[in-house]
Amino acid sequence: MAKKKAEKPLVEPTNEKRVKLEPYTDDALGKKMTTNTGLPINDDQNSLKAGERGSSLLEDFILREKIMHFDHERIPERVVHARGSGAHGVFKLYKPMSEYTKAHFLNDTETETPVFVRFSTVAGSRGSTDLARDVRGFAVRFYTQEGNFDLVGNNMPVFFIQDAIKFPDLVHAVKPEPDNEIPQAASAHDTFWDFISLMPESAHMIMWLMSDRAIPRSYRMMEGFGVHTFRFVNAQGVASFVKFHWKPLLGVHSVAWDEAQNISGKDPDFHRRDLWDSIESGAFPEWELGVQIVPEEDEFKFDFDLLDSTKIIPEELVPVQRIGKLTLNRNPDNFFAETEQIAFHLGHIVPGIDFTNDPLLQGRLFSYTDTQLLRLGGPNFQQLPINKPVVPVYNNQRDGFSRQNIDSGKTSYSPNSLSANSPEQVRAEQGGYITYPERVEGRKIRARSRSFFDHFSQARLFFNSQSDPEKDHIVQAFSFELGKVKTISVRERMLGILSLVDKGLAAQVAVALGLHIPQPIEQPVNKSVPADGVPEEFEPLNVEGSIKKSAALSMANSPKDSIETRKIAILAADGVDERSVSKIKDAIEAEGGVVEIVSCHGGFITSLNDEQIKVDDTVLTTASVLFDAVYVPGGANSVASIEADADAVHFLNEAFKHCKPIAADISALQVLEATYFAKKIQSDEGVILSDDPASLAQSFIAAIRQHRFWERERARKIPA
Ligand code: HDD
Repeated sequence: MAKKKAEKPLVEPTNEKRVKLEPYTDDALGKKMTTNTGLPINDDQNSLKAGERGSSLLEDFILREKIMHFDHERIPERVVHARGSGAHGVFKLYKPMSEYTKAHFLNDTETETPVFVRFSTVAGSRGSTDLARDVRGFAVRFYTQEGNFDLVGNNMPVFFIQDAIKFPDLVHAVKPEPDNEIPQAASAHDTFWDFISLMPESAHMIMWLMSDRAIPRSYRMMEGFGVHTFRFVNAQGVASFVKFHWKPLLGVHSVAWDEAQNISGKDPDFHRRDLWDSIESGAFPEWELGVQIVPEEDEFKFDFDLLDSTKIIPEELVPVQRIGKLTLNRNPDNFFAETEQIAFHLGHIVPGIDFTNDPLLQGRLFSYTDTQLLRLGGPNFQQLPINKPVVPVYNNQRDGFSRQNIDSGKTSYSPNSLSANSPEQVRAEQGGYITYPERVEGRKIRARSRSFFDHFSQARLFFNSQSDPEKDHIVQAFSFELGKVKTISVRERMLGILSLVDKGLAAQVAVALGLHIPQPIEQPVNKSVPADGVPEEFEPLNVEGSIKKSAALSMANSPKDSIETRKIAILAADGVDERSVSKIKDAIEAEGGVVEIVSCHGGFITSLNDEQIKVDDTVLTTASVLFDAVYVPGGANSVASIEADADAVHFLNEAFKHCKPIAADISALQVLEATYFAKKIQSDEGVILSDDPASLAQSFIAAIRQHRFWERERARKIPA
């Protein structure tokens, strides 16, 4: 890694949360073993027995304590987002946002706000693969001077449903089927598509889920979104609507679907490892916080409802202002204590930020506390070190399982006179939280607003905004997923929904499935808001949105200006020309890329000049799917060995199949000629051959910046 390895002091004095975690963090290195009561243990490996071969004694408190604790090590995994990875970091504001919000951390450009971020997949269990086709959770906790603020978002800006009451149905449908618990971490099964095909409001989200956004290259290369419209409130009490975005500085990039499936076998911890390794090496992941702000008076200016979480505000209508930077700079010390026990909640809010009436948001406000009670075993989970705010906590709540605080004093009620009425309530001018006094009136109704009826225009906007390769991938993803569905009527109903989004898309998927688009298209009905108090049924509308294309929706438009942290394999064997190895290695590392020597055997290889080069991995222990690009250096013996090694040739074939840049010295041409893409060597933009290492390095780096050469897929006949 080009960047200097990060020093890892026990605590960063500038990160207040890290300082506060320090008293809870301990290391047993060099320490004596004790029981939990502090009794020094003399023998931890033999239980106490009656006689040499005798039965174990009930008296053995050391045995009982050790086994009892082990028996209770597991807590329920999260009902969704069970699989995740977290990291500590900081948030630094670029400019005060006082015009819109009084939130302290969004006004103070001097201090860095400590953060903890947890990324996750949604459907799989705790031990499932990172590379499932799935939404990714992107949950950020800011430890601010006004308490914790949690932005619990995803890597997709919309959601499947408009009302939280449907969430258990959605999750039951996508989770493994209840009779046989198959499939794990996959949406390609009957119950999911049965539900989706009956839920037209999911059309927009489904387009995102079938796009390559659902198979990111790295957590570090994903966007994040708060999804709902929230509210900013400034010191004068003036409110505006706000949508939150995270923009990764490395750009937004994905892998190929075939590659994702391969990675799931070769390294199911791929994203977790990538996040960990990049932080350990000092290549800290960074995102900019973006906001789209809509003045209150513009609430009804759009052809969609700001309270509808199946809609984005296209960036063409309201630009994203970048207001600060998030940097993840430290891995947790203990996965369970930090990443597993962090308890996010949308209701962890600070003055200057408030909710809206989005019915999905409102339901979430109930769900998150409720789930932590079960998961973390009672109401004192806020006192776990990772959950404690950096500011002190005082109130009249007391007791409960595993209470940590020792609250001294006689009173635990308000009002009181015995403790001078402490703790005191805080007036708004002094930072006490007040809810935005939004005017609300109406009848009680169990129905939806008519402004939530259009389910297809933004699904179409998303599809139309994709590049051709991205569109192809969406077609292939639908064909794969629906191809796994056994019930023909579900496949057909889904084709009907797709045809309401885009007829061409539906037709291509229909061909892959060997089905016709059903006529007439069945439209599931729902209840609308009544004019006169009597709910009536409605069919979703199919209207054209005001915006037809939005550049921000396509990953093809993401910045491609860096190779930082990309992994490049150098395929080499004994007799390699070490000058070309070091030229390419140095050039790549100078740009922040990571180079590994992959060979036919482990240990060291001996170069042309008898230099010993350390082998990082072999073609047996690694695979091209774990790299972003491959280089084959010269050196007659090395070239001959690589050409003769079927796994090494497969490595290249697979890299080509997944549209990755490949470079080779001209003297290694025979290796490329042994691949199935031999005929494409001259014509493919992403295959670089040269006898001049300097120019080869430059062209190779330019190709790696492009990430992938998707156009290769069109003419593909690849057995890899
Ligand atoms: Fe949720 C976890 C994101 C809708 C109920 N959700 C959870 C996590 C993320 C999200 C990132 C993992 C947090 C972590 O890392 O610990 N959820 C979302 C987004 C949604 C959304 C962006 C839509 C905009 N969620 C949603 C609804 C409900 C829930 C509508 C319930 C009505 N979500 C939960 C939960 C979880 C959760 C059951 C499981 C574990 C947890 O909360 O702490 O309460």
